[in-house]
Amino acid sequence: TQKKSNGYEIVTLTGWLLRQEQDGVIDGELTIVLNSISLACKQIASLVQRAGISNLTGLAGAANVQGEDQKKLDVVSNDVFSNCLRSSGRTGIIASEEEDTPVAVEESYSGHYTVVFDPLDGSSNIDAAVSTGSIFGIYKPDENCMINFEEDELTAQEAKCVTAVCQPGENLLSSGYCMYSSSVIFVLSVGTGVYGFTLDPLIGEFVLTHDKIQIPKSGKIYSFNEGNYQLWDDKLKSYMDSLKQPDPKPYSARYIGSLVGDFHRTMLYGGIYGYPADKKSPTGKLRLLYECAPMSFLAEQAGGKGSDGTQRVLDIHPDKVHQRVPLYVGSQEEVEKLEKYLRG
Ligand code: P6P
Repeated sequence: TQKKSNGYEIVTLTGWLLRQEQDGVIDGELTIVLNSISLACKQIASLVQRAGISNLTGLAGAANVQGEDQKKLDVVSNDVFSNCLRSSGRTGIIASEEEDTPVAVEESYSGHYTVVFDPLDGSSNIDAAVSTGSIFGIYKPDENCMINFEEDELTAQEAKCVTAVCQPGENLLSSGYCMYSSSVIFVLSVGTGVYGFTLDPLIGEFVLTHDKIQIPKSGKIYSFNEGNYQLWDDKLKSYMDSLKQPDPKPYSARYIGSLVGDFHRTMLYGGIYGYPADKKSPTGKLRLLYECAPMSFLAEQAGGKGSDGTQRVLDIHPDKVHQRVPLYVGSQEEVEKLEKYLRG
């Protein structure tokens, strides 16, 4: 930390991580992984802010495993994230929204953490310069899934990688996101609450600006894509209708269409973000591993809740890497109110 001219301490992300390591909250290896992720986010922030200038808007001309047309920045952001994690030497296995299967990292020589990430979520907003974000989750290495590159056949390696990443969010050591918006804000938890760091372009460092974020216990903002209303089940429609009753006053609707932006606002202002299952997407749209679980970990660390409508998201054990689940996340009272409606 350095003293500001007005006497206030500047706490950088690097300094904060070193303090967590000094206090025994995290070990040196995890510090290095988190630093490599913050470097990837700085690079992606720069790419996103110059997308239109450097001809990085538009489609890459390929589709990902989800069958979604990849944007150029999806592909570049995935490379940036993967390269930063590989060069950390502490990442054993990575799983990305943009990759068909999880991969073992040969450069890993210590730590061997498992990292899951969505390198650029909400990228359909890039061409309109609407906020986007990167999301990550970190698990401790699974001793049974250590890859032996000399002896393990590729199929054995792949099986170990899938097992290593398909863990319930309850096992997360850390999760976080970086939002690329009017500010670039890196938000994370290592299990001792949620902290936000704003990128100061003058020094190229993330500086602590949100010390121990607490989601308000309730909040009159709901964030759903109501264009799907007619596809929802009746109990959900009843819940949605209840938010619009004028007495005492209706909720406000806020929907960016970018999970990181909608979630960050919910963390700070309260309310509820939801992406329900519907007739078109019977298990919802968002992915458990690198969207719903990391965000639910943060929500709980900030005193809120993350549910699939019937159970805690962090209790769900993934069967598949790209498994989708419904997500309702935000203020404790708002999520509990929704769960009550869905129970009928
Ligand atoms: P819809 C973006 O594609 C995303 O994965 C999330 O960032 C966002 O919250 C959601 O999908 C938006 O989906 O169907 O409302 O456009």
